[in-house]
Amino acid sequence: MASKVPNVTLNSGKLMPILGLGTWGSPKGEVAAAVKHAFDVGYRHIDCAHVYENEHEVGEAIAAKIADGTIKREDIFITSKLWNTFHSPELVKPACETTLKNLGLKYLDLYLIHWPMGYKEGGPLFPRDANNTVEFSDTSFLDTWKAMEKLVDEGLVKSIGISNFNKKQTESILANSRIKPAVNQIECHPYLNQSKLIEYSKSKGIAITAYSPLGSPNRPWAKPGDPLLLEEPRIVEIAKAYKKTAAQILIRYQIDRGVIVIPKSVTLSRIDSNFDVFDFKLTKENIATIDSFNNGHRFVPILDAKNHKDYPFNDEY
Ligand code: NAP
Ligand code: SBI
Repeated sequence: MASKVPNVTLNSGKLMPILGLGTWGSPKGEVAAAVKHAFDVGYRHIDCAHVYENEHEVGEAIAAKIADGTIKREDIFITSKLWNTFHSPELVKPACETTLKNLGLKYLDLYLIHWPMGYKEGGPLFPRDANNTVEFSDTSFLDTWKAMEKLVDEGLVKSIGISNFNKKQTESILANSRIKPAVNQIECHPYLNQSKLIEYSKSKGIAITAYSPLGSPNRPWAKPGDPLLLEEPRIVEIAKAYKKTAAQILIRYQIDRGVIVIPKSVTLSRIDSNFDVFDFKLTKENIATIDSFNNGHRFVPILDAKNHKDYPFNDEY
């Protein structure tokens, strides 16, 4: 079945579906059913990462849906990410091979450096000292990038990219790379609309993927009183006008500005409704109104790493 999801053409020449399914926090016992259902509905892009600790179950779902004829490998787009404890160049290929094995794949469509910051290698995914402080590595992300480029040469990945890199860090990669990043995956929603980083990235041929597009309501550090994007009255009002849900407006907002978007859900009815966004379009005026909600609020500030030399969120963008 041909999917109705439009593609974005990456600077690698590969096509990436503009809507995908996020999988952070998708429990092991639920994620395979969620991914299988997503393929049944028409999703062809799944966003994964080693640190989500569920890639094996995602892989089972991919294998099952290839086996029953719903999808072919070449018709789906699978992203994964190199975790912070594997930035050291000699760890990059083994980390990618672990992800490929867990997902049961011969190649990834896109492999991202998950964060610019390296963490201490060789131990847990979140290494901490006796004071519970995250332990850093002094690796340079430019050296990590060179090892990522080799993965393309060796055929393990079709495209490579970055995630959570700010403008200066992106410039540094561009000035020192043989293969340009195809994508920067960043937090992006009406409260943090990232218009400056998007404009800069597009001018350099780098596509943007929006993570936490619904405001990541189940993030583990959510506190009472934190803003709830899905209940933002000005979004709910636009949703009513279109007879759509707030989530559908938040997803369509990204699509209408040419940004790839990866809402996460393990609820089958939400997987359906989050995909039901191709029968309407927001007007320029709607987009301008939603753009005006920008207040710089980050749902994923990763404050544990704020003292790292490569922490990305101290700059304006
Ligand atoms: P999100 O997609 O903004 O929100 C997901 C949450 O919203 C889930 O708790 C989900 O609940 C709920 N939800 C989904 N659809 C809904 C709907 N229609 N109505 C009401 N609630 C709905 O948050 P996210 O998981 O932070 O971001 C999406 C994906 O981006 C992640 O899963 C991950 O793949 C990626 N990501 C990447 C990074 C990075 O550093 N690169 C960081 C964060 C996220 P149920 O599942 O219970 O339905
Ligand atoms: C995890 F698996 C554990 C913690 C955590 O915090 C920051 C946000 C993040 C991430 O790095 N990428 C995500 O999708 N979520 C995450 C993931």
